[in-house]
Amino acid sequence: MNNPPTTTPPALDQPGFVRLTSYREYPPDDMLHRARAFAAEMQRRRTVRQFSDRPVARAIIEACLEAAGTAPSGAHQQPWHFVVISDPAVKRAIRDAAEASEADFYADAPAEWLAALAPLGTDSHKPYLETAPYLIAVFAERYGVLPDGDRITHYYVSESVGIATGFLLAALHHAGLATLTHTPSPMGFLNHILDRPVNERALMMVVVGYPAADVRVPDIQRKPVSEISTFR
Ligand code: IYR
Repeated sequence: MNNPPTTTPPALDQPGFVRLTSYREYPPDDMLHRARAFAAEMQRRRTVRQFSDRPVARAIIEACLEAAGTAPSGAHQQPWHFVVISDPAVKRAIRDAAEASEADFYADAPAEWLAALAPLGTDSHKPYLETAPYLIAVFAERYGVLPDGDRITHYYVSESVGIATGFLLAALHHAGLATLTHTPSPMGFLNHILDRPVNERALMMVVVGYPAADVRVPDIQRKPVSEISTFR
């Protein structure tokens, strides 16, 4: 015998679950339009390496961090922490430490790596670490710590924090801000300068602000969808 039609799936009775109310379905035409519009918006995003010192309201950064914090994460452990730096003295300390580690990198990096970086025009000088209104240091919580000091294993930490950082970059771009992902290596000095605990590992820094008036970006192209994907 057929069951009577029901609009109430059994899962609703399950403790710990609620009905999904935030999902929105769009007609397929709208979906295509939205997908293309978002792609076009993201195509305008460029990493910049020259920043203006124009100030940016903290509320904008907070809203972008809220978007970053919507990222999915392993076991929903949200293993990320973002330190937003605007204090000139702290920016200065970070610049000094980053330039010291970058000087070593550029002196010792294999020729192949330096050749790969050549089109980007990077070097060990990082004036934007002081010029840009905000640096956001992204930390990954390698493991959690309970109030009694016990450790909690975190899962898929790099993947989770990477996704959250991607959301952050998209949100900042969408808001109208320019960004640079900066990965001084090694980055351990960030724990020290920013007073972060040992369970946190600095993953990258995001430099945020307006592009400098005379900003230039590398003349490079993105791979087309046909090259970055396979449908089968
Ligand atoms: N961390 C250095 C070098 C560097 C490495 C890669 I891979 C880049 O895509 C860009 C830079 C720096 O910040 O200059």
